[in-house]
Amino acid sequence: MAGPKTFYLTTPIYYVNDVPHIGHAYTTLACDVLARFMRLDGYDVKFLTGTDEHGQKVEKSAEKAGIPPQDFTDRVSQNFRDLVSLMNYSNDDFIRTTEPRHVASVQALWTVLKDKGEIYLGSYAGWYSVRDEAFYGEDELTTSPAGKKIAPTGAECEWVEEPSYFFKLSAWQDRLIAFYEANPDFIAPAGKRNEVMAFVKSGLKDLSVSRTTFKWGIPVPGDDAHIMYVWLDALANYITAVGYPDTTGEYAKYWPADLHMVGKDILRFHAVYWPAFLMAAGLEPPRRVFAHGWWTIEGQKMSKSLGNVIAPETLVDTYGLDQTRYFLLREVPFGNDGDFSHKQMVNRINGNLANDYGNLVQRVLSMIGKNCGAAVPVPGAFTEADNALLGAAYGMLDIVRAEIKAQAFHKALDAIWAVVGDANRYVDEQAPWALKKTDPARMATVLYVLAETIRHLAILTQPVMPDASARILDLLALGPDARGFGSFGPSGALAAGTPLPSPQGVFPRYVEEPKA
Ligand code: MET
Repeated sequence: MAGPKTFYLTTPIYYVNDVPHIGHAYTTLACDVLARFMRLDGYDVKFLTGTDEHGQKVEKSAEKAGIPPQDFTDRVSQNFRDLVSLMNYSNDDFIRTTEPRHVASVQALWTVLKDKGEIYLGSYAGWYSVRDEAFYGEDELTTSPAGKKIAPTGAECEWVEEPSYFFKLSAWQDRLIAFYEANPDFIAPAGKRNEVMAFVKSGLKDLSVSRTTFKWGIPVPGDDAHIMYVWLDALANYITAVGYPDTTGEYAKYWPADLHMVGKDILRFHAVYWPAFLMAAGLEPPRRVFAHGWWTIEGQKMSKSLGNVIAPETLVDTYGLDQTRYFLLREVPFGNDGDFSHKQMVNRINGNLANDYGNLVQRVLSMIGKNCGAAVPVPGAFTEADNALLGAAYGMLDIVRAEIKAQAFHKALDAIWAVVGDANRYVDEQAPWALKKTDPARMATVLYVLAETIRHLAILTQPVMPDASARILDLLALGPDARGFGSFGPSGALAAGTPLPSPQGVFPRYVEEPKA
């Protein structure tokens, strides 16, 4: 019998010397939500993140810190592992490019490319940005007032002249275009797909894939004077983690990756170079690359010099973990740039979470606690209004699934909150507190319908807010086996008479500290 369907998704591997900020937290969060969703939906998921540890930028940072690069990366890689526990990410693996499994994988990939005649020795003379770890053509650069050459990203470039191996990227132009055309969902959002196609159509030059003027990298097999270009090294992490060069086992199971999630600044590497390397090696390209946007802070670009870089710890400490996770995915259409503002964060916490969702749960469960013997109420026949609300609750999964699969996290949350709104209106219309005296049996039905609705809401909010949702499911006395999407709908309905624990608030309001 075939096993469950698989889903393999990855974050970029972060430059190990970067200090984790809201941007890193955001990319991995989107993947975490998707990974959790797919697991609840019955998929066998592999979710990968990690750190990118070679290259000139890391070598320079290690020099500055006065320690050997390996010691330096061992130390700072921990920052990204700490981010995993801080943000409650559920990655299945954390890869570091200095690990032996990765060195073996990249060298094997190189050897295949070399043997297939896709890599040749030449010499490079041109502009390189250490900050971006990228080569630039003269025509892409501007000149600063001080006479420095500046890349479109704002990074300074230096002139590099050295022997170098080249990958025959120019030979892949037509095959890349054919690949994009045959796979219209490969690059998302659609606007980005157009940009990439225009870039490839404008002509591709062969890509320098080795360096000789510094040492911190993976040696080129058979030519120790060269180390590999850090992007060839880094991109290969995605196949290392599934066991390459062994192409049986996990590779056979999970490759091609279903999704590489990236920031829009590194789309070109993932959507042009990476599929070309893979196709050239006779391997399958990934299924999809999604380029998301950037955060500004209170309307301003985040930068060290403005001192407005937000550490994820600050967000979690100030607003709470699930609140932060919710805000980041609800506030901005995924794929667009977004603005982080304290005011909006507080609006979301107090509006969507405390008032709308939290209050619904609290009101319903405390009425059940007080009036139904602290057990799931016994429902009578359902009215049209009851069936309408239950129908909306049952119907959420298909809508949310379609949105999540398109990485439209904001729309998925909108669909869930539409039902939160329906449920709140239903409470007001049915007024179960008034039924208590006039028609206790009807009150029990109304509260049952509401408890069922809350069950569906909490099952569906698990990927975004795992802790808070688990607490709500605990309050409904649902065990671990009753929390997957298989329990969605009437087949998983709450059993009347099940004793319930005493209700606790799940979403506190955010109260401003009085100004000192
Ligand atoms: N290290 C790169 C970055 O942080 C991503 C590499 S993904 C293969 O931008």
